[in-house]
Amino acid sequence: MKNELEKIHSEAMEAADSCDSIKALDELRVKYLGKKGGLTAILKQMGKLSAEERPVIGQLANKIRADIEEAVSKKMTLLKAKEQEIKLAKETIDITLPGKPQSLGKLHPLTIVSNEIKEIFMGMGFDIADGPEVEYDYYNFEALNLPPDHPARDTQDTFYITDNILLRTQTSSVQVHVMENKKPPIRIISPGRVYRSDAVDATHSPLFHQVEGLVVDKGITMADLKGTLEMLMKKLYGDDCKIRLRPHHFPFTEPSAEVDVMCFNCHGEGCRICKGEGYIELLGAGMVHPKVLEGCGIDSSVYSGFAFGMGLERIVMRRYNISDMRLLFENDLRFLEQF
Ligand code: 2NL
Repeated sequence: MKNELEKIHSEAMEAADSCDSIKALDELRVKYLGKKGGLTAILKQMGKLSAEERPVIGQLANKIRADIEEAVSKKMTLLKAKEQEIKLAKETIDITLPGKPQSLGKLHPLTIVSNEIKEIFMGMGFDIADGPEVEYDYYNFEALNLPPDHPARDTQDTFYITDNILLRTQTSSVQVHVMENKKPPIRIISPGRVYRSDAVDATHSPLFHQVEGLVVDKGITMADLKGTLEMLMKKLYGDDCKIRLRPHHFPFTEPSAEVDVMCFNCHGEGCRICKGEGYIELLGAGMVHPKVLEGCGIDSSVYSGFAFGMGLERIVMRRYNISDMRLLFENDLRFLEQF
């Protein structure tokens, strides 16, 4: 029995030593040390031994078991380390490879300037007002003192959906809603898309953007209008920017004015760009017509207000020196990536 034990011992030690996979090593452990393994089989025959032999063989068997267990465990550690090494080598990342370029989106120039204008007015205590692009005739025209026979109401100029529903031609409609629903003081701007049935050319588009503004309170005058617009233009075009008001006529304001901004090219001297004027027309404005205030339920003997409206495209084109409005709507990346 002693010989058999020693044979198992040397066989198992040798097998463990030459074993080169975790799976094989595990099988080997079962083969020699398991319940149905070689060592157990021998120990089951211990009963046949004499009383003197039993402790000697027992001791030897225990030593052999411990020996094999240790050899298997040492080998297991070794094989696992090797396996890990191979795995790591396989997963190596080549950090010298060039990266995949990520293309970063940009804001459209109309969005950039619109955001800027919103910031400037929020800084002066204005709220941003929003409203529907599909509007009742009443809010777009009638409430603004535009009589039914006014040329702007012609289907040549306005997109009608039904007899009294249309695509708004100005964002004044939003301000009418605000005046109907809120008591003065009112300080709002209403930026957004507007629609007019124009043919596309370098300065016209059937869809364009407007920023309108409205202030209604006690004691509002033309001076407030001029100061507010001067602040806007200085912030937009620089501190040396001057503005000029020329008398004009709008049905919804009285008095009304067209507002010119000092030519960025000649600073008022007169040049080709401003056609010798020294100033460029940028927006329309005036004191809100009493009829408009009254129509919205605001007492015009207590309150007065100013309003203005400007085309965003024109401001953007002036700002970035863009000569053709179509560039703003064609979504050509070669153009848009410049901003
Ligand atoms: C222009 C002129 C203007 C207004 C818009 C307005 C709004 C209300 C009441 C009175 Cl709710 N007026 N808006 C006033 C004057 C001019 O726009 O040339 N726009 C492109």
